[in-house]
Amino acid sequence: MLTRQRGSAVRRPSRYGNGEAQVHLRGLLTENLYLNLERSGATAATCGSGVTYGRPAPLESARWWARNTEAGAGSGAVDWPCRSMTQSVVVQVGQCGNQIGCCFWDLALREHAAVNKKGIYDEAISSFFRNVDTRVVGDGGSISKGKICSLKARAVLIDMEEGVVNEILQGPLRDVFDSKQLITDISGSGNNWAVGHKVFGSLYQEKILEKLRKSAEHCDCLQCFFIIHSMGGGTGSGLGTFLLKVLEDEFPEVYRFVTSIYPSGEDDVITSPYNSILAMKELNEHADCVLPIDNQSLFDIISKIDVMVNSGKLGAAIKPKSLVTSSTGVFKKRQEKPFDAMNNIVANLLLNLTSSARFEGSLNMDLNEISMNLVPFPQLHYLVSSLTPLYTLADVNIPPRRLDQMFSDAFSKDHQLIRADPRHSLYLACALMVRGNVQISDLRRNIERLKPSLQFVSWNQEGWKTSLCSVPPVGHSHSLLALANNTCVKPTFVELRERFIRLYKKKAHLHHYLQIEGMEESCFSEAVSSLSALIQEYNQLDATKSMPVEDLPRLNVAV
Ligand SMILES: Nc1nc2c(ncn2[C@@H]2O[C@H](COP(=O)(O)OP(=O)(O)OP(=O)(O)O)[C@@H](O)[C@H]2O)c(=O)[nH]1
Ligand SMILES: [Mg+2]
Repeated sequence: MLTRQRGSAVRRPSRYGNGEAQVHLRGLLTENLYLNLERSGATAATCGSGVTYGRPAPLESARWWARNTEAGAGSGAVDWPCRSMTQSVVVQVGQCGNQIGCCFWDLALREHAAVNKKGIYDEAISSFFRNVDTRVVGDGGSISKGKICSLKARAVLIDMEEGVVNEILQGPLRDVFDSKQLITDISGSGNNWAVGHKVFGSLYQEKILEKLRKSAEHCDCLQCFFIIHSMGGGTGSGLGTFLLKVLEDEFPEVYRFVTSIYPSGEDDVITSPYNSILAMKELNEHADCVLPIDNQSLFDIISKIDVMVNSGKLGAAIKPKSLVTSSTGVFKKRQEKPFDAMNNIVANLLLNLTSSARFEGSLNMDLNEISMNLVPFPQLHYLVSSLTPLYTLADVNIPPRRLDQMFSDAFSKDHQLIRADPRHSLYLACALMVRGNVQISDLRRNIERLKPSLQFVSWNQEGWKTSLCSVPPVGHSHSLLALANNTCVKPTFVELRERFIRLYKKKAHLHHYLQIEGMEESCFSEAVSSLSALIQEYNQLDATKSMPVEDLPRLNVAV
């Protein structure tokens, strides 16, 4: 495996290199492809001439891919312009992390199936999936070219309870993961960061490392780890952030993107402010980029859509498998839970974020460019995300005016995935990641149009980064993910600190933490200081807001 050197496009060997080992089965199976997708679109893969290897397909319907694509009608990879693609590994931790993660895999499979009509294992699909010959005992043989045989997600699933992971393994996504990618325990961390971080961290460190190394060995050029977790639960916050340090030590050149779900004010985990504050310190120190997402915002968005649907505003025009209405279907025979729709939004954020890595486009943004362009100072690596379309789901062929509206929406308060209003705060930088039939001229026009209403730091007035991926989300003509390094993230942190102080002043629930070996009161005071220092950085930036914009000539680099 090779890893991409930070900040450059140069590849260099790493100590995990064993690319050759993976290709020895290349071409072994180029027979028929049959990918079984349930109604929901979730996939289980089989290989051979109608013969199912490994676990039997979940539904008689089977051969979805072959039927719904041209897989049976010959071969030929999707004809992308030549670009060397990299691979990423998703590490989903705790209940929340695993539920969102599975939503992502479900939708990612649908996206690839919609594009990869011939069922060929190409570079696009290899960025997040391995192609495996399940007839090979042990690890299954990786197949790097030819027909898709059996797809395995490049993922590590970790939960200190078994329930959620077991449910996944009984659902339609079961064949996308194998037991070698899972780490579970029975008791859970009891909503206690200290149990997740200190107890399970040391207990499972070796096992976690082993799984991560294995997933890295399966990559030719590993670029990113995507960690998904909640800040409020014990496993997500505790073990999720323990893992970050492990990744930093073991894979220093691989980027760590963390999707962190922040608890709402009415969260049923009473200790969530403790867990979140303790986790924040680790995120501050060991993450490259954090995408904070507030459960309250997700809830508000879903509630608004419900109101719109029920009031008939969107009416029958709403697409059944649209961005937020599609039932995930990744859990076996389950009633839709309140989190499902919310998780779909987060999964869509991840789809858009990774679309450049998964598909080609006229203006591709490498994942390392996000951190390089949007994070000017290492601590200020929290990116506020907004996603559109969220509400105008019925629009398919959006005329130009609507396209412009999509750009405006990305900056509006009710499209943010945390409760924030970026228009009234200060931008350090902003990325616009567009998918679908959108031209560079559309991007330019909209940036020019929006610029006067947005405040950027004086030294980065042109702090825009843009990307165009030609493949839109399934069922949409285009979509936009905006990532803003903006001081509007501060109130989320201030509110969290207030909630923490309310509990901590009374020393409520503290004994549950202090009885864990390695936990002392100083852990709390250091964590809250770390958060206060971060808030202070945003304060200092905000203080420059009213300063006149410097009109400095752009630097010319001498060559
Ligand atoms: N958006 C979203 N939030 C979730 C989901 N599941 C749990 N949460 C939130 O996550 C927090 C609880 O964390 P969990 O992920 O359930 O806990 P865990 O990581 O499994 O940790 P323990 O159960 O304590 O071992 C609360 O704030 C919940 O509201 C989910 O599927 N989606
Ligand atoms: Mg749990």
